[in-house]
Amino acid sequence: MNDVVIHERRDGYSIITLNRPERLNAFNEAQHLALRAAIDSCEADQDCGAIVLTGAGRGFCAGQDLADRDPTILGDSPDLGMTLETYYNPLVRRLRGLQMPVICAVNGVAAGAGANIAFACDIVLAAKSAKFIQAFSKIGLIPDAGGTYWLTKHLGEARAKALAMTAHPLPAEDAASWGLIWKAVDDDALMAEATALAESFANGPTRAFALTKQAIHAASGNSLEEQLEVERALQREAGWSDDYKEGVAAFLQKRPANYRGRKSG
Ligand code: LHQ
Repeated sequence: MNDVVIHERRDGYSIITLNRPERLNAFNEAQHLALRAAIDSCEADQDCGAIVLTGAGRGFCAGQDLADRDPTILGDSPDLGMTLETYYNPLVRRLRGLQMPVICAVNGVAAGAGANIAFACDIVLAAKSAKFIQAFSKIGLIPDAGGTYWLTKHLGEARAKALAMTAHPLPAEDAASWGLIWKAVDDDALMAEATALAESFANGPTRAFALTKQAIHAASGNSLEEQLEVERALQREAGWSDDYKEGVAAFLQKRPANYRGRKSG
């Protein structure tokens, strides 16, 4: 049997590929566990300064594998809340909380939780042929894996409700112009753009990226005054880093900075 997740280590970063192309990389338990293990391994690796998450074949991810959800087998009272708490919610929290930047390279259709896992990543690039579908209403569910949060936050209630209730497929270029993702790129340029970004992050100040994520995530729930306090505390920490010293020295000496980032030794 093929690996349901492929973890490829490159110099300074990792590419993690969901690999159940015959099901458009829909999540079953094995794929959840393999993805978790791949992320664990990136986190433990001092030389991994960024992650690219993508899908094999023509899709990125079609959400939950519905073949594992047959109500004639599972009965009338499945606990989907338990499924979320066991698999999807920890994955969303994990992607948001990782120190290193996570780039999602959406190579094709992203549906249901597949779309919302993409939105949990820090920077989303999508092939122009890709589309995002909040497929949940088609099967009598609500958006999950952070879907109601990402849609409302990035798009506002009007577009959030329409996308969620109609399951309208949102083309990548619209997703970019609406501010739901970073950008849509030509299909054959997707992986080159995503890996170039990962490489630049891998050579960047990892701690500053982590603190930036933390500050931006905190902003949604904060007033300006509260956010200024968050920035003060986190900037103080950034100012103690070797990467800050190196960045300023490099600027003053008119040379490229040589950040240590996550590199040990
Ligand atoms: C699939 C799937 C799939 C299995 C395509 N499962 N086989 C969380 C908590 C607990 C439970 C419930 O869920 C959740 C979160 C969720 O994600 S719920 C939402 C689940 N996802 C969906 O409802 C999307 C279902 N898929 C589709 O609507 C279509 O496949 C899309 C629009 C994604 C793509 O359409 P097409 O490009 O026309 O491809 P296709 O439908 O022909 O799919 C290709 C194959 O992949 C096909 O198999 P086959 O053997 O016929 O070639 C599909 O059955 C299979 N597949 N999605 N989620």
